[in-house]
Amino acid sequence: MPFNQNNDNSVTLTHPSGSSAKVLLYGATVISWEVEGKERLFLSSKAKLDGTKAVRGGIPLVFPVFGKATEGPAAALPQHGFARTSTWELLGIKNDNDDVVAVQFGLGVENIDPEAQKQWPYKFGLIYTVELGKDTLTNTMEIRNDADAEDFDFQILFHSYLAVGDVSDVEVKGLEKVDYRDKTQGGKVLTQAAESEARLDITSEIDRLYVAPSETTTTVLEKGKAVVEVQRQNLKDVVVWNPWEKAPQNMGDFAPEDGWKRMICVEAGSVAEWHKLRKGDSWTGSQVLKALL
Ligand code: TA6
Repeated sequence: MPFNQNNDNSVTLTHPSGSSAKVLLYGATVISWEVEGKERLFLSSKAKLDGTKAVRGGIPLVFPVFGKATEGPAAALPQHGFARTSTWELLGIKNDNDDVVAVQFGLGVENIDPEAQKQWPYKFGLIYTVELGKDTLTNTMEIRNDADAEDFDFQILFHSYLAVGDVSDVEVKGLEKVDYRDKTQGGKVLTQAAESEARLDITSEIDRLYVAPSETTTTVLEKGKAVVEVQRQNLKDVVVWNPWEKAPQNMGDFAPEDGWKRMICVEAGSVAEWHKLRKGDSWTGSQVLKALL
């Protein structure tokens, strides 16, 4: 059965090859993606899955703001916006064949809480497609602005928690020589070294926004072998985050104690600047996660 609506407000997609994905209607959050029987996403064992808090793990959706805005219409919104903490509508199956199984979810003004509507009073519409292939998971977001509305500015990001065996064995490729804002140094702008100079290893807390890498594929390697690729389509930037050993102290829903060793967030988005969506227009961007091992 390629698609199953579960009784816990989630849907499960199953590909003929055996790969699967599970999506909560809360936040339209992918909380599991299995390929060849192996889970490819990290999900905290204390993640709230009951709609009381954004899910700690999987692929939370960040819209209309990344991080916490200090000015402008999004300043009243919580960190990372309301998409990940709203209950989405299941729109139904989009594709169902031997190659892919795809399901769509929708979120509009009518779906978000009245407080968020007041804080961010725009007539937006989101159509989110989760497409499962044999060894790929494609996340596509279409953002619409009503024709009789006002222009609005947005940021968008797929906050993917990728599972790894041990983050100390991880190297990230595809960001060489790219400028990044280092959140651990107050947003200081630095430049990633060239591959010939230094690898992007994870040896302490990392929280970097790489601005518009020309390479559209970011590759995660473990012990020198590529294990997963994050491919961007119409998404300009990449965020790399690992909270390191203080994760459980800093986040009450982060567990187990050493869970930070088994995850790396490689987040595809357009977040380094604001993107204007004029009334009557729409915008579409996608990421393709490809499991390599
Ligand atoms: O994407 C990285 C980041 O912005 C980090 O700075 C950290 O705040 C992380 O997101 C998690 O944010 P959350 O609001 O889910 O705790």
